[in-house]
Amino acid sequence: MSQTMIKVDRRDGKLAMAHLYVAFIALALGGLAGLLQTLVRSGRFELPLGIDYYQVLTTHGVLLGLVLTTFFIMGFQFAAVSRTSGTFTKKARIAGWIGFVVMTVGTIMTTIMILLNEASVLYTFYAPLQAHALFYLGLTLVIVGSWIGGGAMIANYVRWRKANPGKPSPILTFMTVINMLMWFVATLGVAVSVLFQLLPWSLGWIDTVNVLVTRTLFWYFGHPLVYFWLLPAYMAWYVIIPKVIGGKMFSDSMARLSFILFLLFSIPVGLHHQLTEPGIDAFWKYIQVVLTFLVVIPSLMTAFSLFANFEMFGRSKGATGLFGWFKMLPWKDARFVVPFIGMIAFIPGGAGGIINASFQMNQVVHNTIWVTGHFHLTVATAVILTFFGITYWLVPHLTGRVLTKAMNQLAIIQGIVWGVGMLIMSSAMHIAGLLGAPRRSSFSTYGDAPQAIDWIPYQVAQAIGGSILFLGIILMIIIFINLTFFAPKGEEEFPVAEVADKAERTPMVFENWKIWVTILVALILIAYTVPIMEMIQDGPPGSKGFKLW
Ligand code: HAS
Repeated sequence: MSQTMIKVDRRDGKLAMAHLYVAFIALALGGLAGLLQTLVRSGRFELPLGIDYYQVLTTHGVLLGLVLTTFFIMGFQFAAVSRTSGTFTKKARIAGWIGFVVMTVGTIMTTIMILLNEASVLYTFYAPLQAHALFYLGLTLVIVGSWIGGGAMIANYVRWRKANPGKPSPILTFMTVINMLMWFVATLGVAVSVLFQLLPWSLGWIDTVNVLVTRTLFWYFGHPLVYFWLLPAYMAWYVIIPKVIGGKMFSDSMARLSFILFLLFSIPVGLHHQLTEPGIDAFWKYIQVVLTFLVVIPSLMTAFSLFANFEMFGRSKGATGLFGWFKMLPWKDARFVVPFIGMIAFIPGGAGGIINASFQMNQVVHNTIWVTGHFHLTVATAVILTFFGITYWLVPHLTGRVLTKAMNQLAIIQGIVWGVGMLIMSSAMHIAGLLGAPRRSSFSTYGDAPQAIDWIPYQVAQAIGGSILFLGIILMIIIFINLTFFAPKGEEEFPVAEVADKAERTPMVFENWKIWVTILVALILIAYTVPIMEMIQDGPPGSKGFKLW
């Protein structure tokens, strides 16, 4: 390992690791709930001890979709900011720890309420399903904690900018800032819904809520939420993978531009989750469908950039022909192979997203298990395998250990097991969805439907895929424990690629936040003002207006 290897400060490393511990505990528990769910849906298994299907589904969605992702992302970003723009100040690090504690307390509260069957409202917690007030309070704490942690990251960025006037900030820090800005703006929606509607309603302070407004505020948050998951994976794809394969970044400017586009277009698109919902004028749905197609562009740019990276690297090694570069990629390195499986999955995952977003076509797939298939390819494969790929070097880097040959081998097996399990489970979900199999339903509610005969074999296939995936989770936990506590001591690199020599200079306009935040606010106001006003004005009696009490 090179003498000049830049290490994450040990104290910042501890903060990052604390987040990863919670993330991997959530993976183990949430994964178990996922296994139970696929078994129940197959109709071949009944939950013991009076456990309810929706309780298990909520555990799965909240622990994996909200807890694992948020904790992993915060931990990774703390490490990335510390690595690229310098150690956190004492104050910022303390803020980071406060944020962590607040998030963890919130997570414990939420999880207990779900396990007590007091909050079987799924991860979307749609009204009129109602949860115990502590569930909503717990989720609020998770969000507030992430704001505090995000504030610490932004403070480090501001400090770097002051010390380096006129220079573009380190790209991983820049990307973190974009992800956190998007998160701040997005979480405002869910915070308003929880604090002014769901929580007072659950406490009995108000009798009714405006269901449509709460759902709309959820999706105002819910779509950027999926990009909050995706962008850290893109950080790895743009900046880390090129270094892992031994190459350089194709273009720094293009990576930054794609992140700016995500910031602008991730939020004003939430209505594409509500295309079949009455009470929202088709015109506004159409506007948001158009904006959704704009948010596809930065992903297409990312695909282009990845191919360019791979090809540039392959040709530098003497590859010829259209696909000669493919053979040159490091197929024995888990840090590359595992995220690469994620990239492959993102091609059908993204295509499925485009189908979902295609307005009328959405009617075919909405509320079927097709949608579950879509997000298992995107978040549960593309994103999560990239997070696993990051874990394979980040954890040893932070714990002062190394990824041994044996663990590297096991990690590749883990990635393949995941890929195979997901291929089976998600293909079955897509097909069953097209045959009409509902989403969010247990066998006992759909098993007697005459059409069920068509899709039940696919539900069984899902259980097979789900069981293979659970094996993948066990392997991942073994590797995590090894890298944290048992791997031999040593130094593992935190890979950050340099930019290719021929790339254009990065323009400073990318860091002119006044421009981007103004456009962002304008787009949100255009996309949401009228529909929300209409929902409030035309709200059903009893929930008229967004009144408090
Ligand atoms: Fe989605 C529903 C539309 C992306 C997650 N989505 C969901 C839900 C989740 C989710 C969790 O319009 C369910 C929510 C719920 O509980 O109800 N989604 C899209 C669109 C995109 C998209 C247009 N989704 C994601 C990502 C997610 C995610 C990313 C998580 C991380 N989604 C929808 C819609 C719904 C929806 C509707 C509502 C459905 C309904 O009716 O309820 C786009 O962002 C996708 C763009 C992606 C691409 C792919 C680019 C490919 C790349 C890889 C290149 C590979 C290489 C390697 C280079 C265009 C970058 C290859 C090498 C070789 C050698 C081949």
